[in-house]
Amino acid sequence: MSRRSAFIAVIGAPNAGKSTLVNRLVGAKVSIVTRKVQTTRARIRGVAIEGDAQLVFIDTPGIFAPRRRLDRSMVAAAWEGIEDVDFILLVVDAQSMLAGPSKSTEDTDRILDELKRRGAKAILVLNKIDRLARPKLLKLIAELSVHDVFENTFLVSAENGDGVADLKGYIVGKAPAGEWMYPEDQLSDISDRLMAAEVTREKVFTRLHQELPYQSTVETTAWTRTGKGELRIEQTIFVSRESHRPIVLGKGGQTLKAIGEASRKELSEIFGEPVHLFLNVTVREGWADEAARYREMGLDIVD
Ligand SMILES: Nc1nc2c(ncn2[C@@H]2O[C@H](COP(=O)(O)OP(=O)(O)OP(=O)(O)O)[C@@H](O)[C@H]2O)c(=O)[nH]1
Ligand SMILES: [Mg+2]
Repeated sequence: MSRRSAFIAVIGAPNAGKSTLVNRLVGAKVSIVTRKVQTTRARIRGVAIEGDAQLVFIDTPGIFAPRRRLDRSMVAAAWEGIEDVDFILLVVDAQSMLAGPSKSTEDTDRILDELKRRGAKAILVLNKIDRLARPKLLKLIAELSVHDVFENTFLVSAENGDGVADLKGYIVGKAPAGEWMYPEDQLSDISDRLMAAEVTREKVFTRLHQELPYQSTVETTAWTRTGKGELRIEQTIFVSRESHRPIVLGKGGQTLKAIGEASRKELSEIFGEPVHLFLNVTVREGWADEAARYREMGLDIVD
């Protein structure tokens, strides 16, 4: 039987809904999602099979004007994500594009400029259409189609799934002949240890605010099975300042407890067995300059 396979990079400004879309296309949670920008830090592959075609979606960090080393490494990882792919999906938050000039519109403009500079073609994915009326969307499509970058446009809601089947069908129809890259039952390329760290980081992003999510990272430090066959997972939350530790802990340890409980619950579901989760908070001023921290995240460190 002849098979087909395609690599599809999913890029866009922070918070456009890239990870939500990849999860929707794969039909499982492979990448964490939060309301905050810069949630995804490294490339994550999610795999879907449709008939004879295997589609490998590459979720990427949002592209923005980076300041810190971590930001620069994330943005570099996103651009590397479009190398050697068959398709590029540029995900745009339609609602924020129509709300007038913002960081998000600036980032999207910058991405369009870079795609043009590279002579790359992309599929425009206008996301979050559940929040907008159609006439407004048509105006936005007209505005964006002046850029000679898009080979096609799809209107979707990654959140409720509207339009996603059409987008997937289009990619399946155009997927080139090729061997499958992953076993049929594999949904993503990230290890269980990294996935577990990501799930906890999602809870950190959800429960902590201002600069704290951006000044922290989570690593899985131990992974063992208890005598009863339950998973015992130990993780460290690195923060960069002593003053952050009490915030992560919360009054009487309540915040850390809530983070741990939410993560433990989800990890038990993901791994299909009871999980005991132990979280430890470590102050490490320079973690964002340590190669080992980037390695754990699956990110190449840049200067
Ligand atoms: N209403 C609505 N919200 C959406 C939709 N897609 C994503 N969101 C929300 O938008 C926010 C950001 O979603 P993510 O999938 O994390 O966005 P991202 O582009 O991966 O963000 P970064 O990883 O930070 O670059 C979350 O609160 C999502 O629930 C959509 O179709 N409709
Ligand atoms: Mg993301």
